[in-house]
Amino acid sequence: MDCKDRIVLITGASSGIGRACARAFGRKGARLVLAARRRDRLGEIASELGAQVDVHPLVLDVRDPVAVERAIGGLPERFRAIDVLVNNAGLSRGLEPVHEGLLSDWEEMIDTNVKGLLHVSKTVLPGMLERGRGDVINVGSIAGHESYPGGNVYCATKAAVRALTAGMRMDYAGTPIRISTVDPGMVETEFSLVRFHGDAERAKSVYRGMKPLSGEDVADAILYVATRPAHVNVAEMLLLPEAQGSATIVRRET
Ligand code: NDP
Ligand code: 8X3
Repeated sequence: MDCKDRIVLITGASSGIGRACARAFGRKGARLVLAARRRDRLGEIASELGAQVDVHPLVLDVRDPVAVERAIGGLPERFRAIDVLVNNAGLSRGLEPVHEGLLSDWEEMIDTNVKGLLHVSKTVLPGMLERGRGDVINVGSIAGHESYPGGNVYCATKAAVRALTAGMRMDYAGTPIRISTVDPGMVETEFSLVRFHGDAERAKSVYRGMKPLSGEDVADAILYVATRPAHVNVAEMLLLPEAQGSATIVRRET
């Protein structure tokens, strides 16, 4: 299935995996709705993609259901018929055991990774069903397959993404809507910087002595999922760097 002129909504498009998805789908001729909270970043990406890619930047906080409905409902006509939704916006905060965890961190992760994905999906799916086509590709994580020390709430949100993906696939089986999840291991983006509240040194140390995935590696997998023939649904893809054997086993050069 070709991407030319398909309308692709990418949440969390201002950085990392989402930004790489914008480049990957843009190169294939898709029309892009790029959503995130940072307006300046979205502007930069639109300029980088250039005039040959049709881009609509959408300043949006996926945690706010009213804003999500208003923003997506108010898209200009030529961007309204969304063919592919990449539910990518997400984050982790902290790596503490539960008794030391911050309520504000937990709420931010649950509200973004789980409820945000639901808000956007609920808004986009009716149009897909009406038009009789659509792909919803959720960005999960290896953290949704196995928990790790300190990952408690983040891992629970990604386990929820995995459960929601499976449930949605059952809800829409027999319709032309395909529901998938792409679940990466370690990807070097702004993810760890956000997790450690801006501590760049600690963030860098996560990838010490190993070659992590890049945002581009994950975008490539997402593009693969979106471009299978209509009868093929890549239900779930676990994508790890070669050095990573599980959520906790990582071989590093010393
Ligand atoms: P980045 O921090 O680089 O990107 C996260 C993106 O999510 C940003 O564009 C950010 O934009 C957006 N975002 C965060 N909160 C909101 C919100 N409330 N509303 C709208 N957008 C929001 O990290 P990654 O690219 O690595 O993360 C993308 C996804 O990949 C996440 O779901 C993450 O859990 C998942 N993942 C990451 C892995 C990794 O190792 N990096 C591995 C497995 C999964 P802005 O701040 O402008 O709103
Ligand atoms: C992000 C990868 O291993 O830090 O989902 O949870 S991990």
